[in-house]
Amino acid sequence: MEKKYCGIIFDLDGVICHTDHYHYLAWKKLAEKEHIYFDESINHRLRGVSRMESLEILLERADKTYTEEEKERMAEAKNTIYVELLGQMTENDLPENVKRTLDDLRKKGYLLAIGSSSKNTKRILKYIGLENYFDAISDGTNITRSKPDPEVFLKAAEMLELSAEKCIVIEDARAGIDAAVAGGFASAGIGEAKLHSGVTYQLESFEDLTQIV
Ligand code: B16
Ligand code: MG
Repeated sequence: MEKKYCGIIFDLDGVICHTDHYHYLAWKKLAEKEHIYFDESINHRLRGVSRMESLEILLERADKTYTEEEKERMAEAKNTIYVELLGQMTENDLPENVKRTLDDLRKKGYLLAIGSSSKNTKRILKYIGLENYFDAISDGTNITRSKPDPEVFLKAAEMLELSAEKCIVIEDARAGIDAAVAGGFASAGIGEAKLHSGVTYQLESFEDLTQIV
């Protein structure tokens, strides 16, 4: 049977592993220090969004305005807390069903890429034992515009030498599905991304991916 897609582009945080919880804890700590209200539902809006844009969302609830310099320092402080939390990660933080599915897809000849907004992508992949696993890595270090802009996925497709229509994007964030749609990619949504009206497939669990590609 001819394959519908040749390349699969995975979001990292919230799809391959659950660093989303560490992002939440780090932002929460920063918010508490600054006496800014922050909760899980605000945190959902940060999914897939760059560090500085995430900070702007968090500051919507602040009582004072911050200078650009203060914002830079706050984003850096959040990242320091986040990176410290990441330090606890091991290969056990790569869910077994995710690894099994990735191995299966690779065996079937699909090209696999990462399309993540995170500047910590390579560090995380190393911790979970996927350092040299993917055929391409497009992340926060090679883009100038974050999701919902399609740049990160377009770059991943380019690295795989495939057109957007030959790739499918796997996402947990609404901003990520917006980016996939804007770039002309099919998409599979996990978690809250499943509810996005533009999503091509709704994934109940990661391993169901083998049935849609
Ligand atoms: P960093 P993804 C995104 O990763 C996260 O979902 C988002 O919450 C975070 O702000 C962004 O990466 C930037 O991360 O601060 O590590 O550069 O979902 O696109 O894999
Ligand atoms: Mg994500």
